[in-house]
Amino acid sequence: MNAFSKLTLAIVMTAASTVAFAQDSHAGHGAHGAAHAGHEAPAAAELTDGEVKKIDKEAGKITLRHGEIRNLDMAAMTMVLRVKEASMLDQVKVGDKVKFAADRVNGAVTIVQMQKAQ
Ligand SMILES: [Cu+2]
Repeated sequence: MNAFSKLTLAIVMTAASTVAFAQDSHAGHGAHGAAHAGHEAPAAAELTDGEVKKIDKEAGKITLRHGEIRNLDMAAMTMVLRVKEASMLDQVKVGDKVKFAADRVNGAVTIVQMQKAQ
């Protein structure tokens, strides 16, 4: 394979993944709009309740028992989530009740905002 076709292949693959991502997020927004017609708050600002089960600071991950995450169309469950910044894990400990906002970042469900529940 020469340099030109390698470059072409790289561009095609990048374009394909961009399109796939765009379609995926569009579908998600469409479903959200249908499920919450008339809901004015942006989905990302909607906080979900969670309870901290495990913290893995080195990996930047947290295990939460969470309520329904409406903007991701996800039912309540216990799962491992990434955090946008590892420093977010300093604010909480196992057993804490939290409120958080999650979104899909590069295909992984990621906590973009988290605070201790009052
Ligand atoms: Cu989940």
